[in-house]
Amino acid sequence: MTIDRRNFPGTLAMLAMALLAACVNSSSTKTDTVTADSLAAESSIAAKSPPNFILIFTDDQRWDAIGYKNPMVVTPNMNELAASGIRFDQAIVTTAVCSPSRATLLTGRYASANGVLNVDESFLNEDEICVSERLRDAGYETSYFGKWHLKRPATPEQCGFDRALYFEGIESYFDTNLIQNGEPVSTSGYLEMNMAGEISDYLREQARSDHGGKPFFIHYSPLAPHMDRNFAWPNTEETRRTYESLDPPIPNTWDSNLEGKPGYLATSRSRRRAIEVYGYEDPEAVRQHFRDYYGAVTDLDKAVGQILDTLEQTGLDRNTYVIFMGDNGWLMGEYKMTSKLLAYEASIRVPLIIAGPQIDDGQISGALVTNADITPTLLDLAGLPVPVVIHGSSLKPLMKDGVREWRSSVLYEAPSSQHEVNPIRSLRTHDWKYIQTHELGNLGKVIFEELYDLSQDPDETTNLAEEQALRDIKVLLRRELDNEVIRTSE
Ligand SMILES: [Ca+2]
Repeated sequence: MTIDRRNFPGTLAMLAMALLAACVNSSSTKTDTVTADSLAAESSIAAKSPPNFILIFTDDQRWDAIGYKNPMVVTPNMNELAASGIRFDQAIVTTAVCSPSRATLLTGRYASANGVLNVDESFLNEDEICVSERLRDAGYETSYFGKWHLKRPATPEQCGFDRALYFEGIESYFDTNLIQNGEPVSTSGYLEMNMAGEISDYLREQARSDHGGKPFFIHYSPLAPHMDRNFAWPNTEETRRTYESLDPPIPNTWDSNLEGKPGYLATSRSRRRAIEVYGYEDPEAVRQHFRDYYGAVTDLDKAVGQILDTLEQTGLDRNTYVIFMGDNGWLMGEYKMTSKLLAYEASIRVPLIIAGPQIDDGQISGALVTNADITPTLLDLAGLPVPVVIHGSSLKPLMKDGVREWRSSVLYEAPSSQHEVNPIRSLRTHDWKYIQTHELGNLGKVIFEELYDLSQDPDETTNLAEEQALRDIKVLLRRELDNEVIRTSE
């Protein structure tokens, strides 16, 4: 790639303005301004108060593993949900691995502040408050279904959920062992369809009884499309047949060398597993993984469809928001790598859809949004104040057409070494990504920098960090990253 130096000063000026706007906006979230703004917009988005919520947080679903982005993936129900509300095409998770992403979802706060830095030491700091606790305290009936992946709180019930049907960490797609009321429960058949059945039963019961006027908050955390405990994506027979003749393209970067990337990646776990265990030197192995993975998304889509059908049949859809998001992406052969955590697009970008009362159909937002925004969005839609300790911002102001002031950059962090990935910090704007690789076990000591012009290089192939003409851009991005690290560290 070449740099067009004639356009460079203009590009830099635009970037500086965007970053300045970001600084102004991010500092404003320190106060209750976001809530005040939202109240000002009350006339445009106002459900009957208080609304119900269903939060679906899928596992390892890449941003492009959904039908509206990739027609090869059969997801009629997820597509319909997007068509009936707003989808966010630039949704990023603040840490791309299960437990930290979930802790940030539940608290609205970055891993560095909430204490859940990695999957092995997933202890939420004692003084953190989950959105489920906040909603329950405000009068909501709170239910949890699916994967639980925190060691503290050790159970959904300890995190403010009145009831839970769940499993810890990883399980099987079929004939799954679950926990209910502290007791083991055996199930038969496909996990997600069983969960959809349980949630549908709950919804029908809600429709029959007003539960003392209590609104409900359902958090459904599917295992799909995460690999199962055997590192596979077992599909239902019908779905397997759907994909058996598919010939999916492999990533553009599959055969690229790692020039411009941190040297350790060449022998890292992500690459060793991909090549030695999954056979990614053979493109057919990557294609088969795509078939199985897309199949897992399609099977999940049927479960999501059942929940949405029940919502509609019961009439509860008129006062229920559905929020659908992925917890992190998944490298599927990019640079012959697998897994997540790295700051590249396939790892950090996820689908995000919100549908519900008075959200206009078919909206597509390009705003930079994160999993830290979900807790403040839930609180805001419930008419509750958004505490200043929350790092994310309510998405409510974005749910109506029209220009809104919004952040122009997002901090990504993987602050703790895990899965042989060095600590990482990154700043993502609409057009640029700046990545710092820190010394192993030594967050704070930058040993490698990357800079990508996403507008020209969406596959992140050409590291521009040493490009002299872009030095000022790198400095601006680094300064904004440092500001965001400070803002989100406590
Ligand atoms: Ca995950």
